[in-house]
Amino acid sequence: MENNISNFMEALLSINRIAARQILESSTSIDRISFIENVVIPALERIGKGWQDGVFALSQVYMAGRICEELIDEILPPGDPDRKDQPKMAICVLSDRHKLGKTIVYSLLRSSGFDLLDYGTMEVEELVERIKNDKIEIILVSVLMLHSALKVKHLKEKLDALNLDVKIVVGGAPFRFDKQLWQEVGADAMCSTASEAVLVIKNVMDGSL
Ligand code: B12
Repeated sequence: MENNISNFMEALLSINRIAARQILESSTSIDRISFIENVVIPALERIGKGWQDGVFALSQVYMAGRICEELIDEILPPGDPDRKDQPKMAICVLSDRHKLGKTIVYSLLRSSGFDLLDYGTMEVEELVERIKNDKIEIILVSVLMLHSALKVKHLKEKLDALNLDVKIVVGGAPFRFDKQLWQEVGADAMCSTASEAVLVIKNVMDGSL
């Protein structure tokens, strides 16, 4: 796996789409979601850290993100047509431009048989309106920046003020870095990976959350 991560990282840093795709295609021993979670995400995180440490340029971070976006769009499985009985759900990126995590969670949930709306990138006010109008019962929120994560608190306050009974499920880097943050902002659950979302939704459905 370590070899895969460093080769994939090298392909991204040299903006070599062909090499990145070849590494993905030759990794036949793991499924595509595992490839994303065990190779793509660690590679992007190391590149992000390298940028923070002054080793890589922001343009490299940007191009690495773009290449992964293109690859992920192609490889994620299509929606499962056999939808299950389920609460009304939507997913969004809150006040942030980091869309990859949301795209992965959205596709994974759809391919696991869940139906959900994709709100794209939202600010708190418009998100509350959409939740109210669409009668959403579970809102999945993805953020990658701390200041966006803190806005979940504002979202929770607005939903409470309107007496809307909505479960807030959050995910993304700030919540993985600070394990208490999801509770501090008033979320109902936090997921470290896209796959965990399936379990959380099942818990909401059986009333244990
Ligand atoms: C790629 C990247 C970008 C790309 C984004 C491309 C895109 N379309 O998404 C670009 C170059 C555009 C970018 C821009 C910026 N970035 Co940036 N970026 C990253 C980087 C390197 C990787 C992020 C990523 O895509 N990871 C892969 C995805 C798939 O992982 P993920 O989001 O964590 O998602 C997984 C799980 O967390 C989970 N998950 C995520 N959300 C949810 C939600 C739910 C409900 C569930 C169930 C699960 C779940 O499931 C996913 C799959 O398992 C990170 C570094 C890092 N450590 O994360 C910095 C990082 C997030 N960026 C950062 C910064 C500062 C910026 C900029 C401000 C830089 C600048 N000066 O312009 C801008 C801001 C843009 C904006 N306004 O939003 C900082 C944030 C710091 C902070 N504490 O706030 C980071 C942490 C880098 C750093 N170390 O400083 N970035």
